[in-house]
This record gives sequence, C-alpha cells and structure tokens, in this order.
Amino acid sequence: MKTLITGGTVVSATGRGAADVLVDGETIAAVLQPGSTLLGFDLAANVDRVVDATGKYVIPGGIDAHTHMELPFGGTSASDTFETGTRAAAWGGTTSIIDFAVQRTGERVMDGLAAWHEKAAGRCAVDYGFHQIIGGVDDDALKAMEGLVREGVSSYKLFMAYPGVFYSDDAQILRAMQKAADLGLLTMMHAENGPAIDVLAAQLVEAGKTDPYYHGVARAWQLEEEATHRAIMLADVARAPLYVVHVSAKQAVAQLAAARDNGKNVFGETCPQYLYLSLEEQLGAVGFEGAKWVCSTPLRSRAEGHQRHMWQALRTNDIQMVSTDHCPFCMKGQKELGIGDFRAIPNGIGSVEHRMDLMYQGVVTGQITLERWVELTSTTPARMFGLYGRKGVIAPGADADVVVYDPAGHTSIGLDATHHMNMDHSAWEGFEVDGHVDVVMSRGDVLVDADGYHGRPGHGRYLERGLSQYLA
Ligand code: DUC
Ligand code: ZN
Ligand code: ZN
Repeated sequence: MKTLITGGTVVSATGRGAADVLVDGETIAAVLQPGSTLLGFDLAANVDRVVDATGKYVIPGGIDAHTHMELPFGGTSASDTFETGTRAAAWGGTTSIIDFAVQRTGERVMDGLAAWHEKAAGRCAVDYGFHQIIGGVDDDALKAMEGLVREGVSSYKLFMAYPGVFYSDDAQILRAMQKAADLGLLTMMHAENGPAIDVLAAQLVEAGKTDPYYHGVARAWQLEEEATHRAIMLADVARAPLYVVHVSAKQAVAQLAAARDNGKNVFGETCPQYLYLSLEEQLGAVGFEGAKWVCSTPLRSRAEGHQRHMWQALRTNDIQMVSTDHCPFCMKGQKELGIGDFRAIPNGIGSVEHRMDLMYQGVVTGQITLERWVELTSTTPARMFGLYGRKGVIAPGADADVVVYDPAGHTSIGLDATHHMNMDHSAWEGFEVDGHVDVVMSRGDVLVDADGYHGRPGHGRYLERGLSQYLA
C-alpha cells in the first residue's frame, strides 16, 4: 500500500516547509518537493491513496510518554482500558503511548511487567511501550532492574509520594539510582514529599476540611519543590540522569533550571492540566465537583502564577516535554469514593485525547512556535525514551505515524458527547480550541479521517525501546 500526502506543510522540531510525504507500507519512503515526479511518473497517479493536506500541517504522530491505563489506585482502577485509551489517543493524534507497568512491595518486577503485557497485548489501537514502576525497592527489585533494558524498558519510575503504596525512601531511591546509572536506565521521579503531605492531609480532615480543594492545600508547592531538590541531589550523588514527571509548581521548575544551569543531567515534564487549570477555579469548584480535577501533583494557584510560569518554562526549555499523566476515573463509583474525605478520591485526570489540541493552543496564542509544539509532543519524547528515528520525526525510514492537522479547523474538546475516553465527565468540559486533527496514520494505516474511525484493537504493537538519548 502506497500513500502520498500532498500539498501540506511538513513540520519538524527544527523547521517547516512545503513537501509531499510518500508512505510505502508501514514506513515513510520519501519526503519530496511538492508535486515531484519519480522517474518521470506522476506520483499521485501511481499510489494507492492520496491524502490532500493542502493548507494543513503534516506532523509526526504524538507520543504521550506518561499514561496509566487500567492502573489500580485507591481501591479502584483507572477507567480506560488499553483498548479504550489508545482509541481515544488515536482520535487525538497520539500514535504512541508509554504506559507504566507496576511492581509493588513484595511483588516481583518481572511479574508486574508481564501483567502489563497481558493487559495491553492485542488490544491497543496505537503502538505502546512501558516504563516500569518500582514500588518496592529491595535486593530482588534491584537485581530485576538488570533485565529491563533487554525487555525494551529503558526507564523506570520511583515515587517520593504515596507512603505505603508506591513510596520509596531516600535510601531506596539512592540505591535504585546507582543501579540505574550502571545499567543506562533513565530514572523518572514523582517528586512530592509524601510523608509530609500525609500529615497535612490528616490535619485538614480532622479540622473538617474534607472538600477536594484541600487536596491541593495538603500537597503544598513547598513539598514539590523540596522533593524535586532532593531527587536532583540524590541523582547527582548517584551520577544518574533524572526525569521529573508532572512538574506543576514554578518553584520545582526553578530547581530543575538551576540544576541544568549547573550542568546536571536533569529533565522535566509537565502536563496540559498544569498549563490551563488551577486550584482556585477547578479544584475549588462548588460542592464535590472539584473531584474531577484531583490529581497529583495537584493543580496550582493561578494567583501565584504557576500556569504562566510553566508556559515560559516550555519556551525556555527549562521544561522539555509535555505528557498527560492520563489516569481517568469516573465520578460515579470512583471519584465519589472520596465524598467526605478528599484523601479517598482516586488521583487522576483523563487527557490522552486532547494533548495535541491543547498544546496547539500555545501556537495559536503565540506562546510556543509550531516547531516547539512538535518538539514537546513528539520529537523530544522519542529522544528521551529511546524511540527516535522510528518515531518523532517525518523522514525516510521512520514509521509512517503521521498526523494531518488543520489550523483552520475547530475542536470542541471535552463535551461528554465528543470525547472517546471511558469517562462519565471531562476535565476539559467546555474547552473550545482552534485547530483540528484531520487524519491520523499509524504505521501507514489510516486510523482517523473525515469518515471517522478506522482503527482496531491489536493494530498497536509493543515498542521495544532503546536507551534514552539524554543519558550523560
Ligand atoms: N498521579 C495521579 O494523578 N494519578 C496516578 C498517579 C499519580 O502520581
Ligand atoms: Zn506521579
Ligand atoms: Zn503518573
């Protein structure tokens, strides 16, 4: 099957230009001058399918490097399965996800990884890889880390939050980082001081402050800043590169920026919710509504300027990537577990479908360039997590994961009737954005076009990832 995508503007992390893209089977065969012929043949007349991208951007498919399909959390599980979550991703122009396999104290790391393969195999609409959560660092877990790279899992995640669930103390963190440095594994960190948060949360509940808003109060920015600093220093001692997930506080950004200025090999990711939503407006919504936006790290105060600062950090490369931390829960039967005690609200927001559109708004408003949009959502994720070349770029030999994006289009995101995530609400209800995902191609197959959805469970393949390009 040969496809020619004609008339569009091909955008990469470093530039843009009018070009036609020839797809042969699963890969990109050529990026050509518009209207090129091949040995005198009119190309468009000699392919099986022509996609007209006139007036549109042609970009590499989005890579969401932080999702939690079916994650068990707080006595329930994230409501998107690999089937529903990757279908929603495809609708939104994301053609690869990297999800988190989970190991907890007392479990074997490789059993956790096997369980995630079991959940995902044969069900995904787009390609998928795994990071490994290590929730119980002990001698066995450290030994098991040696097998991860061989399994195509070149990054793992630790938690400084959630004592008794995923939490690692400083000694465990240091040992894991030392091991990771030896192995070439990239350490990902949930950087919040969990024990201190638990004290504040208990005090708030005792004082009758049980609404979702107090989730944000308990998870004070100081406790994100402190943990971010501690993670940076532990990584420095271990000589391990560090990637801090879902950065939400401007003070945590400052810690990362200062460390990078000092030559430390540290990176940060933020998520759309920390760019658009706030403690006051969403978490502080009347009644129990705010539960829709309970996630960790929490939404931060707009009055304190975190959101504005985060956009700036994306411009200046103090933050290098945008993922979603997609972890959806329904209000009914899930979020409502925390009525009367915000600590029991399962943490998470669903956004896998909306990341490309939400980040494109940064282009519309002039906060980031078109090239930076592609870099933040596709190219850097590919480089960071060992996929570059295959993913993250439109170039000969790369997988034909291509999105045709219409800047003149419009998208109503978040209205219940229009999203495809398995949720009974949307964290993005009422968001109207410029731009539209017109065509989504994954390894040469059209998953989405004007006629609707053509994807299927099982199209998506497991991505054996190589090492991060950002190891020192
Ligand atoms: N944060 C969330 O919001 N959900 C899942 C886990 C996490 O760290
Ligand atoms: Zn986390
Ligand atoms: Zn997460």
